[in-house]
Amino acid sequence: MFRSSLRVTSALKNTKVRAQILQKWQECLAVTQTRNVSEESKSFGLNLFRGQGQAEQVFPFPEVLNEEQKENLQMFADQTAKFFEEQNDASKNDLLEKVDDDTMEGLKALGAFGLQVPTDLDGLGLTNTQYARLVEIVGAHDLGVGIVLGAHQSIGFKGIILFGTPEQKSKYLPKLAVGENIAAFCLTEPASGSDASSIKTRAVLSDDGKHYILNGSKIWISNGGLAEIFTVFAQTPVKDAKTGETKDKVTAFIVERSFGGVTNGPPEKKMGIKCSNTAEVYFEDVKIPVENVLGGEGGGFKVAMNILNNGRFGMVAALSGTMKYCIQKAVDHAATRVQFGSHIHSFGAIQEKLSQMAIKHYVAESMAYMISANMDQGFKDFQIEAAIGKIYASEGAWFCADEAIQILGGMGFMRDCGIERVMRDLRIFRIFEGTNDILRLFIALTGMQYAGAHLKEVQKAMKNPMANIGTVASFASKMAVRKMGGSTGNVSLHTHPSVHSDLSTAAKEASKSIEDFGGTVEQLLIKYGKKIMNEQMVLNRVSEAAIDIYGMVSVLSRASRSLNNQYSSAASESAMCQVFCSQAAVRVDTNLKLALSDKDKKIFQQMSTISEDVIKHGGTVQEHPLGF
Ligand code: MYA
Repeated sequence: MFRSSLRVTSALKNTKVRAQILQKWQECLAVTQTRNVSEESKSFGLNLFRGQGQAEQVFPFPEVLNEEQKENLQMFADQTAKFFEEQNDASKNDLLEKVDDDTMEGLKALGAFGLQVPTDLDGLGLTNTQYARLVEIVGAHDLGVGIVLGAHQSIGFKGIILFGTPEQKSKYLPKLAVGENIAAFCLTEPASGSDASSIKTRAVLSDDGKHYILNGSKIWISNGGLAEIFTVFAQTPVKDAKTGETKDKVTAFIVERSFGGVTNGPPEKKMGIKCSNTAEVYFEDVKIPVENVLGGEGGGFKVAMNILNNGRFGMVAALSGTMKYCIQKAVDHAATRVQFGSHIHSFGAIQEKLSQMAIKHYVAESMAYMISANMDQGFKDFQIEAAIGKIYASEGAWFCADEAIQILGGMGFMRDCGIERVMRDLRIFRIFEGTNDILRLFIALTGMQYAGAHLKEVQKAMKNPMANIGTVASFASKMAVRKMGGSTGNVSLHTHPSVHSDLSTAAKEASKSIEDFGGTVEQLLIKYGKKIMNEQMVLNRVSEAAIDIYGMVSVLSRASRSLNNQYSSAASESAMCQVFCSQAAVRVDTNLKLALSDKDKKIFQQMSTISEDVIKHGGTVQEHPLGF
């Protein structure tokens, strides 16, 4: 290893090679500098992009509730489950396309509209972990109701909790907490979906400087027809303090329907989550007092992103509840249905399905409570993990619903079975709160920015390698070992004191995946420079690998805790962890190879061409096999 390190160090002294590498790095750093992440972070997700297994957020599995909090939570959870089992009727809500009035009143009485509002402002004051447990129960029973509650508090008034002044909080939160006022989050517009910063809705300061005048319209607003309080994002002209130039920047506002000029369209007809209200919302010369700016003039884009980052864990928890429901339905059937003289659960084909459903649920549940705990612990960087969780849980829940229907066969296809509604409800979760496609790019690009910042240090050192021989040699040796397909041994989760020895093979697989991942990211940055931003098919493979690796560490951590504490389910958890890690390691390896290889680059290019052809022809290109 030492010899190869010397070889590369001397290669780096070669000015031509150095100049080429420097130029590539300069390009990639120019890109990565446009995104904002903290310099040194404790986030596992971010550090993964540097090939590091940062353990602080993930090992041991975080436990954040004290005994009193656990007791309170158990009580709320029992009440919530009882309410959903005895009073809420998900099928009725679905048919009515509205949450039944009694259910709405019951939810208000439960305190479900103010779960995280501080108790002195009439809410339940729950932590993120406590909130996760309750929305998990909601997600297991009625995703439509979940959206009414989530659009209200997970995004509708979350901005007031995160960024509100004390006056804004005391003015708005008490009525929102008890459900007297309903809230909605207004970002999306007809021409602005994933490209959130391109919104057209505008707010201009009045001549007397006391109000903003808001004009524009928003679409697909959950609770749009019910809400009294809206968090609205609009362009406002903002003067740059340094240059004196005035430019449009997004600003967030708290808007009351009672200000006048706020109207909404009829409820949208949707595929699923039908009982939640979705409507267009129009703003016509709405006078917003200046004190209703949220998070500062021009700071609205960050407000929007932070609200979404902070809300996503709730979706992960809710969907983990949905997965549990689907598994339950499949198990009830597989345990009793007899075909070919045997219970169908004894057939390998069904066992494979049930085990994959159980594993995906175990991963999603572990992610949900890892992220909520990290948030409760006060860690600031969890945006990559929250995006990973949202993708994993929404796709995992879809898988579980689909496989549950498959196991139930014809019965699963019938409305009375209940999964048909769940499947319709689930479809939107891969689309809203950031489509899974945009979140995959977000994960890869945010991580690469962080990795790029690290490369910048090496870049600096390489300008004068003799004076920085330590940094350059260690980097060079790492690169040389990776080039030869070896492991630098920098990541060794299997030796971490929290990882149980039964899981050491799984931990080794995770460690290797982390190292390979870091090496691939480095090579991609060097290979593509700033052009990596446009390589979406490559970025998707990187993201896919990151999702699998975060899944691996989440279950390694949780299963280790169960083994260390000798929980009764420890053996099952250990098996789920081992199977997941072994399957995930293979996928990671494949995805990383796909991201780097020139052969696959050619396939990506061919896929682009095929897509362009289809677009050019306005549909499929080839002649019909019958020739007419
Ligand atoms: S609500 C609508 C959802 N809409 C979206 O999610 C929009 C998706 N688009 C985006 O997120 C952004 O536009 C993307 C960036 C990511 C594409 N965290 O140049 P940039 C910073 C922190 O990359 P863009 C709904 O669906 C960035 O670092 N910061 O930006 C209803 C940079 O900073 P600086 C971030 O290319 C659902 C700056 O911003 C983030 O324009 C109802 C510009 O960056 C981030 N994430 O776009 C659900 N991203 O300038 C109900 C960017 O300093 C809830 N930045 O370098 C259900 C709850 C579940 C159930 C609960 C039951 C109770």
